[in-house]
Amino acid sequence: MNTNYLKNILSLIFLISLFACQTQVNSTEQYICPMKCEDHKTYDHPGTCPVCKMDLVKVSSLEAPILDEDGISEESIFNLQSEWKTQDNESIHLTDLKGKVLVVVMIYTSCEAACPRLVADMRNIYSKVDDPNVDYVLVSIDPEKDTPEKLKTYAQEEHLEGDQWILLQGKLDDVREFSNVLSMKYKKISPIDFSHTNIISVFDKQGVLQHQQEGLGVSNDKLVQKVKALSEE
Ligand SMILES: [Cu+2]
Repeated sequence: MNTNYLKNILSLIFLISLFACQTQVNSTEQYICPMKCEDHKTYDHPGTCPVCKMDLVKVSSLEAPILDEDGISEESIFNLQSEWKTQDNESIHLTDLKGKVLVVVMIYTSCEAACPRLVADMRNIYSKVDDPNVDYVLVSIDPEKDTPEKLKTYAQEEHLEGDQWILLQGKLDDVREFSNVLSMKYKKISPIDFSHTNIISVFDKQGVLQHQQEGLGVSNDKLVQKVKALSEE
C-alpha cells in the first residue's frame, strides 16, 4: 500500500516535470514577421504582423531560409501573386523580375513635391551603380490615374528609359499589399494628392528585402554599395 502510494506520487511528479519542461520549450519559441516589417522585433506568441498582416513565423524557422521548389524563400516578394501592368502595357508578376537586384520606390506621377526628388535619387543611384544586372522599379500608389500610358509618358519625361526601368500599375489592394511589405505608408489627402513616406528599397536576386533608405536628400552611398555587393552575389 505504502509502496504503491509512493509510486503514484513519483509518477505524478514525473508527469508534472515533463509538462513543465514542455511549457518551457514552447515559451522560449519566438515569432517574427517574415518580412521583418519591424526589423528584428519578436513576439512570444504566434499571430499576425501589425504592419503587413502576414502570419508571424517561428524565429528558428528563419535561421535556414525555407525554399520552395523554385528556390524562393518564404520572405520573398516573388511569393506575391499580384499581377501588374508595365509602362509598355505588358502584364507581369513580380516573380518575372527574379534574377536581378531590384531598387524599388513607390511614387505617383502627379506628385510635385517628394516624388520628383525620389525619382532623381533613383536616376542618381542608376548612374552610380551602372550595372545591367540591376532593375529599377517604380510602383504607382495612384493606379487609378497612373495608367500604363501615363507611366510611359512619365518615364520619357523623367528620362527613365531603357530595359532597366520598370514602371508598374497594380490593383488598389495589390498596391496596398506591396506597400506593407516595404513598410511604406501612404494616404490620399485630396482628389489629386497623397501624403507618403519616402523610402527606396533594395531586394536581392531572390526577391528578399535587404536594404532601405528613408528620407529625402539623404546620402545614397550605403545603398549604392549594398546594390553593388548584391549584384556580385
Ligand atoms: Cu510624392
